[in-house]
Formats: sequence, C-alpha cells, structure tokens
Amino acid sequence: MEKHIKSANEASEKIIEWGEAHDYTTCFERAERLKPCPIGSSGACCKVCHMGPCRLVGKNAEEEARGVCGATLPTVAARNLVRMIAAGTAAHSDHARDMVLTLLAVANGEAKDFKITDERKLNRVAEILGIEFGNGRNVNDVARDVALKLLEDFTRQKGELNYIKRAPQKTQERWRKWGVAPRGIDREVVEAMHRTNIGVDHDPDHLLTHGLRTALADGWGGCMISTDISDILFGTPTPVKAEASYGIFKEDEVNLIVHGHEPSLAEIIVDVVSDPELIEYAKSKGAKGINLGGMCCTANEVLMRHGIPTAGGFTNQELGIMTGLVDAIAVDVQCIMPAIAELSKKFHTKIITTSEKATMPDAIHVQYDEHRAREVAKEIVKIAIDNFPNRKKEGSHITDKFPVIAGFSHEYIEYMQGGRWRASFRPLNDAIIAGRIRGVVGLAGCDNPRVPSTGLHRFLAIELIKNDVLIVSTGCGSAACGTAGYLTPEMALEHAGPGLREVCEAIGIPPILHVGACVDNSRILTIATAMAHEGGLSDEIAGMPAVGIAPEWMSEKAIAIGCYFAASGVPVIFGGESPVGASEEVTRIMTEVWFERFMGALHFEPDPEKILELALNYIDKAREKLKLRKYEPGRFGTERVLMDMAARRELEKSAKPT
Ligand code: SF4
Ligand code: MSK
Repeated sequence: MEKHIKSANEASEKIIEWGEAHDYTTCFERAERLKPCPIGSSGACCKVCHMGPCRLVGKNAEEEARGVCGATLPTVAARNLVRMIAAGTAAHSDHARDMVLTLLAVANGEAKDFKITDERKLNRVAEILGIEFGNGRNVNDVARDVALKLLEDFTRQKGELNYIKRAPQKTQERWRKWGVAPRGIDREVVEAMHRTNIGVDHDPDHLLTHGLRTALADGWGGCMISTDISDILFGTPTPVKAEASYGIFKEDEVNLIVHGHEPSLAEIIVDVVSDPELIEYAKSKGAKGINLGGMCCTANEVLMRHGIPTAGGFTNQELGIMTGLVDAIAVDVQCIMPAIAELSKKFHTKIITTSEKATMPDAIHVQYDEHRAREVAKEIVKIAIDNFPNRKKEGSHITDKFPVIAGFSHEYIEYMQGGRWRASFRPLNDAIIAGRIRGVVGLAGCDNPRVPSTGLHRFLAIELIKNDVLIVSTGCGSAACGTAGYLTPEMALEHAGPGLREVCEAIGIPPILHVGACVDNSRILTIATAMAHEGGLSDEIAGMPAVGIAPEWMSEKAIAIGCYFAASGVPVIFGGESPVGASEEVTRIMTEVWFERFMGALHFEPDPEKILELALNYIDKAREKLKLRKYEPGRFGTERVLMDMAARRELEKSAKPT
C-alpha cells in the first residue's frame, strides 16, 4: 500500500511517525479522523438563529432551497463569508489596537521597557498622518500624536480610514465608486455582524460588498497599523541570517519558544535571554545557556528583526513538543492549538499563556502587561529554566535545520534597489517590463494538515521561481519555505529561471523574499503601491502582473487578507475547497463581479497544478493588457543545462589530457 504522507517536511514526517508509534495524537491524525461536514464546509449551513441550523441542500438548492426564514443559498453562503471576513479583521485589528496602546504608553513614559527604535519610520508615519515632526519636536510628542490619530481609525463613525490615502489615487477612486472605502475598523466589523444577523441584509452582492469594505479595514487599517507600529517600536527589518526547523532546539540548553502573533512581549524576551544573571541561573540548573526560538508569526516577528531561529509554522507546534526538547512555550494570541496544553502534559513542556484575552486549561498563565514587560519576560524565562532539569529522555530528537535569510521590509526592498539616496522600485519595474521577471506572487497563508502540510507551498515556490516569478512571502508560507531551505540566495542559482536569476544576482537577493508575519501582508500592499507610483506598469494596484496565493489557508484571517487583496485589485487564489462553493452566485460574484469592479478576485482551487496555471495566466494577461513584452522563458541569461552523472563522466573524460 502506498504510504500516506502527512507532511512534505521530512523532519515533520519523522516526528509524526514517531508520535504514531508512541500513541501521541496530533492535528494530522485528527484531520484524518474528522472529515469536514460537506454542508458546512461549502457554505450551505446557516446557524445564525435558533430556528435552524438550516441546511440548504438538495437538487437545485441554489434556486429552490430555503431556510426556515426563507433565506436562499446565495444569501446564506454570502453571510458565512462575511462573518469569516469580520472575524479575521477583528483578530488582526485587535492586535493592532494593542500595538497602538503600547505606542501610547511608551510616548507617555508608562512603558519604560520599550522605546521608539525607528524614529525615521515614526516620522514617515507622522508625515502620512499630517502630524508635525522634526524641527526639534520631542519624539514622544510625535509618537503620542501618531498613536492618538491611529486610535481614531478604530472608532471613526464617518469618513475614511487614515491610510486609505496611501493607496494609488485610482485605487482609492475605485473604492469610493463602489462604496467600499472603510470608515472605522470597529464600525465595519460590527456592521458586518449586524448585516449577517437574521433578517437583515439578504442580497448576496450587497452583503459581499460590505465584506470587502470590512476586509479593506483590515488590510489598510489593522494590518498596516500593526506593521508600522511594530517597526517604530522594535525597528524596521533589514536582512538577517537565521535558521529554521526542529534542529534549532539545543540538547544542552534551555529551549524557550515564543508562539502566536504579537511581538511586544517576545521583543523583551529576546533581550532578557541574554541577561547574564539568567544565564547563570540556567547554568545552575545544568544547562549551558538559554536558547530562544519561535513558532508561527511571533517567530516571524523576532526572526525578521533579530534573526531568532524559527521551528516552523502552524502545523509544527505539536511536533515541536514531541521532540522532547522544548522546556517552555510562551503563547500570546491566534493560531495556538488548544491541543498543545494536553500534549505537553505527556512531555515535560510548560505552556505559558500571556494574553488577558487568551487562556487555556492545563497551561500556566503569566499575565503580560506592557507597563512591567521585563518583569513578566523574566518570570517566563525562569519557568523555562526551572523546567530544564525535568527533561525526559523521551522525544523524537531531530537535528535538521536550514539557513534562512529574512528581513525584507518594503523599506529595505526599496533601499536595495538603489541605496539610501536613490532608493526606488525602478529596477524591479524595469525587470518586469523587460520580461526578466514575469510577475510577482505573494505566497502567503497557513500550512494545513489536510494536505501534505507545507507541500503546496513548496511546489508553488519552486514552480513559480522556475517561471521567473519573484515571490514575496509572509506568515506560515515563509515558514514552509524556510524549513525547506528555500529562503536563501542559492535558491536563485539552483531553481530560478534565467531572467529572475540574473536580477537576483545583480541585486543580491533571494528569489523568495520573506517580508514578515501575516499582518505584514500590508507590506505587500505598500510594495504594490510603490510599483504603481514608480511608473511603467499599471498606475494603480489593479492590473499589475501580480497574484496572491494562499495554497494551504485555514484561518478566517486568511480570508480577510484574500479579500483585501481582491478589493485592492489583486487576483487571489486559495487552495482547498471553497468555503462558499455550494453557491454558484457567490462564486460568480467573488470572481467575475469583483474582477469587473476591482480587477481582483478570490478563487478557490484545490489542485496545485491548476493554481499555478491560473496564477501564470493572470500574470500573462496583465502583461498583455499593459502592452509589455511577451514573456519568453529563457530569453534572458543562459539556460542551465542540468547534467546527470553519465553526462558529467563524459565531460570529465573529454577534459582529461590524452
Ligand atoms: Fe435558518 Fe434563516 Fe435562522 Fe439561518 S437565519 S438558521 S436560514 S431560519
Ligand atoms: S500564523 S494565520 S497559521 S499564516 Fe500567522 Fe500561520 Fe495562518 Fe496563523
């Protein structure tokens, strides 16, 4: 019988096999056992009132099926999608709110363990917001005004989000024309929940239009605010070298993992683990030192800024525990499987929850508070150290690890194309115009145990760069690439098409640029805007030879992201079955209607070959519409000839002196 692969990552696969042999349950086994409900998974189930749940199924369900209240299948499916967008937007944006409140506390001198690290970025944001800066103005006064101005974005009832004006003019015009320019973030989320309540908004197109408005509040609000404030407080990333995969855990050191999404506490932990007092304390417990690593998007935050190694993405969290080497995992919010608390009891790992919004049974809770961040961080590190002597022999110790280059903020991408004084996007635009680079893909989103996890990311990453497509990656997409060894400049030499390789070699970049955590998809919006302003391609985000792909998505946050890209003018392709696939009308709106209005779309396609084909097709059509040179594979650079052993021997023979 053919072996069923659960993860494309060999190291993960080894741990899964070890776990199965020892009767440990993980998401991989649960995903096999718990098949999705076909009615709910296609968007045909409504449970917004207690006359239901209503299942809108049967022959001609699209036209004939009705819920008890009379709701049609397109209404129900549209409502389901809008609720997913609202939940995703709420998650990113509540994270953003905490970042703004931290900035405010820093400006007011109340969060003494933090400071403004990137004043240049603070000034740039102040400029966008119309706040006075420079000329001797106190930096904390600027930061306070920035924080207060951004807080307005959460509660504004009328008008538009502050950052809407950052988008190209034509993109803004499309939003205003179609009524999707968002007002306040909280208002859009609340209105989405109101409209999807029983007996309110029933027109699928009208519902989905509000879904886009909510999603835009996420992209150009919550996500962009989070990215900016994290950069201001902790520094705008520049390239760093690090490592990825389970081999980052050290047998002779205390292994502490930060997991979740918020960077604030993790930043202080980065600092605290090199405190000589704590290192001495670790030594007193028999460890040689303290080793900090990350997981999911908190990992991406500290990887981007400090080169802290990552153990990988979402599906690695249980497997990390099963190495038996993790002394503690400090979690904050989002994408933390409740399963880790139960699993950790079978090993020695301590799970430490830190957010007042997120606790779980069987975990230790250490309340994070930005006013006493260092004290909290020390307490967490001490828990990990105290637990080191409890390490048991048991575990699947894996030593695989790969080098990673991360830290490609949009500011750095601009800088690397011309230096500090001539920073621009000209070289990238020119390379696209000439056809050296066929287009750009944002490869993002989660990894998922319902497919051989990380496998679709790997397949698409290789195929896209082979086709001269530059990749910007975020979130667990980056982790999937990093734990495969794909985030290095050597990837260009080994796998990229000749045109892309030439550009990567000239600028000195990898063909897959790690641009950050999932909130940092906002950096991709900024890059697309800069490309539009640079000229020579489209004068708006719409129409660029660019596509977004989330092949293994699972989170509602991913749906919000996909929708804000679609509304911004980027065709987006998600893997897996559509969560609204039961309704042809909703599918038509998300693809055809959104494309007519915004030149963006949201597709769901389970077949990775078809995802690739669709993405390249969008890119080539955009090139054609922009009247760019037709992309010809191998036109630039020299095609590499891949030689097998026999060919090599022949060559060696002929090279030998006779
Ligand atoms: Fe059923 Fe209508 Fe209630 Fe939904 S809102 S559960 S379709 S009765
Ligand atoms: S962590 S949302 S699994 S990308 Fe940002 Fe990864 Fe998806 Fe969570």
